Amino acid sequence: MDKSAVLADWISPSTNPVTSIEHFAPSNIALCKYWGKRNKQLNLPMNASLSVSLGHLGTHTRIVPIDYCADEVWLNGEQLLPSAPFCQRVSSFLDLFRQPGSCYFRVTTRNSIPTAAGLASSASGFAALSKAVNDSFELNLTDEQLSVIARLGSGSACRSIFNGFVEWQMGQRADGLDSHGVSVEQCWPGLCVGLVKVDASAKSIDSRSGMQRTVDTAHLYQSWPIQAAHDLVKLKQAIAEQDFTLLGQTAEHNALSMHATMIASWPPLVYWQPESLATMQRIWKLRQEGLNCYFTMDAGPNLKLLFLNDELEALMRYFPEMEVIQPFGNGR
Ligand code: 2P0
Repeated sequence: MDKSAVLADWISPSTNPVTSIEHFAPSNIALCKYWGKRNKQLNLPMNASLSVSLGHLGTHTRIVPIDYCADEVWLNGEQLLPSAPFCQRVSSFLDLFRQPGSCYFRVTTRNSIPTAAGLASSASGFAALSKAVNDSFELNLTDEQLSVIARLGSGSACRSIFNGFVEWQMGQRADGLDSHGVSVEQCWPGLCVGLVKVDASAKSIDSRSGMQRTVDTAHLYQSWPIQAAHDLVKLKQAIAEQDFTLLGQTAEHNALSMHATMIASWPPLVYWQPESLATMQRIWKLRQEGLNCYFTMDAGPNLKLLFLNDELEALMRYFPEMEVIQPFGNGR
């Protein structure tokens, strides 16, 4: 089943864009990770995941219909070559909404994510683009439908349609219409995410290829969906009861388990740098000394610290360069 067939009931192929629109979508950090697909074409996951959206940090995307024979894609002020992979991904995504050759767009994307943070922008980028397309083509889709659409651009984008905590329900259907984000209606003022950048160089293997390699070659991967399902239950309990220790322990254990499956791939996928491990060891030592701080990591060498506002001052002394986000405000 291809992407257009999945969306046939929601999008009329005769629809034309009516207007230019700008939208914003936040970045998200997964506390229970998405790693591995049961359907590559539709970005359907092997496991459900859970994230927290990063408030005002994310992507602003403007789309303008243009009188030209190709799309123009601008990223952070620079026009991309039509052959650039991101440009091609954006154009194929727009193809889901237009008749072949019927209309083209200038897509201008600006990330408010600090470049030093080392966060992926495809999640917020495809979520913002989905919202813009919804308005431009007057599709009037719900957030859950937009989440399905954003997933077709990039899996983790389905979580960036929502603010706060978001569960990506993996769904069961072959067409994936039940695989989308759902808002977890719970605030946690004072919860902090600290971005600790340890290496600025580009990662060697992108997430898409990395997760495929893991599914194809790591025997250890068989245990991953089982662990992720258990972690999801614990995280939802931690959020409902505002139990920070349970949240931090579960998120850190989940991230390290995902990295264990990566390392068990062949050829091995090791996203860590020596400084990543040194930072983990600092966190473990600080915990022994009484600081209630945990970390999570994605497909790269940087750490995202999880802690409560009470520990902010102490942690800034150890990580003065850290960028801190409080997705629900500081609770004061
Ligand atoms: C996550 N990651 O849950 C996990 C943890 C990276 C590590 O979602 O192929 O860019 O576009 O569906 O969404 C990154 O994967 O992959 C990701 P595609 P995506 O945040």
